[in-house]
Amino acid sequence: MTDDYLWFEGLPFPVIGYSYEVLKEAGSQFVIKDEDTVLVTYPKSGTNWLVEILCLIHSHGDTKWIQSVPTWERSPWIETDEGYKLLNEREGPRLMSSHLPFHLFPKSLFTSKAKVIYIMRNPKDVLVSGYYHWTMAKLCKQPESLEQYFQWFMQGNVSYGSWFEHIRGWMSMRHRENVLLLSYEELQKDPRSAIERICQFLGKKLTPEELDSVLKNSSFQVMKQNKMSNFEMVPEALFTRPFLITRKGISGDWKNHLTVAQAEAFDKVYQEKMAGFPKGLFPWE
Ligand code: PPS
Repeated sequence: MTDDYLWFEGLPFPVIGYSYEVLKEAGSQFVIKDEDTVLVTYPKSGTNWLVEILCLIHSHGDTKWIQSVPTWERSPWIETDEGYKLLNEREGPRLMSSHLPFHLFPKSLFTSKAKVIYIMRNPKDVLVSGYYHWTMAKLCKQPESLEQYFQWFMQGNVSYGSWFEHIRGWMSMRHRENVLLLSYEELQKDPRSAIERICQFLGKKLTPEELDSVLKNSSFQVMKQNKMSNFEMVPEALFTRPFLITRKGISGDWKNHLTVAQAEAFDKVYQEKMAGFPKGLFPWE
């Protein structure tokens, strides 16, 4: 257990599983290849859900891969010590995840044709989901209450820094041909259409039966039972038990947690920090 962060370029990161050297090298030297698929998210936005969907699309709905290999090995995190090593050893088209903000991302991405999927989520739900996550995680500073975490989140004093900065940075990429912008909310509302959009973006053709299998096996209920995907296998040294990444899996849970005053304070900051984006871009507005 630790009561601190690893600081890199002024941003807080978990102390365990991360190092200054890898964060630095990943940004300046990691080579993203044209054939790679890169999944980018601010933490707690639906990363693991998307990994499950992408793996199932890749295997045409066959569940062998998702049932035999943990999520973090199927789609390693670029910026973690373990993920970075795995990716550097991997040949061929790779699937990889990252929570890195735009300005710390491997520079090679910006000249590559790799397919990038950015998934965003209502920041109030991200906050609540993050509160539960970082309360259980033994990787960095743990919040003592939701009130405390609320303050940290609004100031960007949480792992990977400010949600507002993260989304602002990555939104600048949204018009590129090789970038697909998705939201947790649209995946929830109409997962079949969202999966079809992903297939089209990746140039994958699935039969109706294969698509049904992707849909079924990436559902919250099925993922929650899959020990390769629900974080049941994460060592106890890293998370307080019982911990599952598949906590609640709904949109709007913030309404069960934030007070009216907190929601109003949130909206005020949101309006200041998110001014200038076109109407309709963010489904939670
Ligand atoms: S992490 O730790 O940053 O990688 O977490 P991340 O995977 O980005 O986000 C975790 C939240 O995603 C929810 N989740 C799902 N929702 C719906 N359907 C499926 N299949 C699914 N899988 C994961 C998960 O429950 C977390 O949200 P909360 O609100 O905490 O339940």
